[in-house]
Amino acid sequence: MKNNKISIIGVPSDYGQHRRGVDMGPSAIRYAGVVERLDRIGYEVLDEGDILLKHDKVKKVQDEQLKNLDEVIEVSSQLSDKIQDVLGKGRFPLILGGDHSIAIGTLTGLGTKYKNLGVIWYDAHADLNTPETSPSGNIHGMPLAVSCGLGDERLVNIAGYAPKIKPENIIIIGARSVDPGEKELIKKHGIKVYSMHEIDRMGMTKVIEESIEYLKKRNVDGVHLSLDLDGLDPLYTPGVGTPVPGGITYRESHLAMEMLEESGFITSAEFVEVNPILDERNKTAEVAVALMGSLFGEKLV
Ligand code: Z70
Ligand code: MN
Ligand code: MN
Ligand code: MN
Repeated sequence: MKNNKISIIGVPSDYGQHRRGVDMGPSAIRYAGVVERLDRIGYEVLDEGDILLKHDKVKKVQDEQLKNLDEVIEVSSQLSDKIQDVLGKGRFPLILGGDHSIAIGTLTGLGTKYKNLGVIWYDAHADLNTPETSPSGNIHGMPLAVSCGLGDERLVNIAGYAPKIKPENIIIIGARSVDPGEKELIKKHGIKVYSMHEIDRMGMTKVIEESIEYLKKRNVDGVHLSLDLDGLDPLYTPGVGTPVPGGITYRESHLAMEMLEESGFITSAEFVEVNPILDERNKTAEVAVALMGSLFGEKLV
């Protein structure tokens, strides 16, 4: 990674899903020592603090298929503005969630600079639902669809432009819980997916090598890593709202981060779905910080 200046942005939002506690994710990740860790590697780290949420913390569900829509829109708009500010300062945005709905704001901010952004979506889920296909109405299951211009108009058009990304620039890694409507979208748009089957079959080394080649061929002008901690097996990251067994290992994840670092083309990253209330002694936040170490070039010896 060429950019030596990292800006950390906390997004304490839990409006994208039904459990509370994931709003404490940014605090848990800071407590696990993210600033000190990146500092030690040699980065100039600036903690920009948290996005301030003005909404009532009592969730009021109005639309069952788009839960807490107003709150998610407000968080997304604020986060988009903050990211534009960080990009304007020439710094690397490192976003701490919060549930995965915050990626709507992240990709909105990034899309103002990158017109052909690559996206690596490290997740047990595809997050490609629309209000019509969602089994839950939880917006954290929708950010990839929204960013491709699919779904509720108010979400799709945040910051006044759409789409934010192209489906052919997306790579999903770790998928193992994909809903029927999401499978249709994956087929229809030819979205690249390395499910657990491909990870088992090919090994993580080949998965990341191919991913890098794929995005290079797409001539991307930046690559965003969106890492949902539930992509890993719950053995390693139990503190997530939707644990799915049979996931990516700790070692495979470190290898993936190291290879992405070596490629030198990650231009922003976010770590989401850390829920300290569901965690075991901050284990999940600690894994998140350890993975950031590898992503930013920490050496073992
Ligand atoms: C399901 C839905 C989801 C994260 C769970 C689950 C989505 N596909 N995303 N955890 N991060 O409700 O849409
Ligand atoms: Mn997710
Ligand atoms: Mn997930
Ligand atoms: Mn290694």
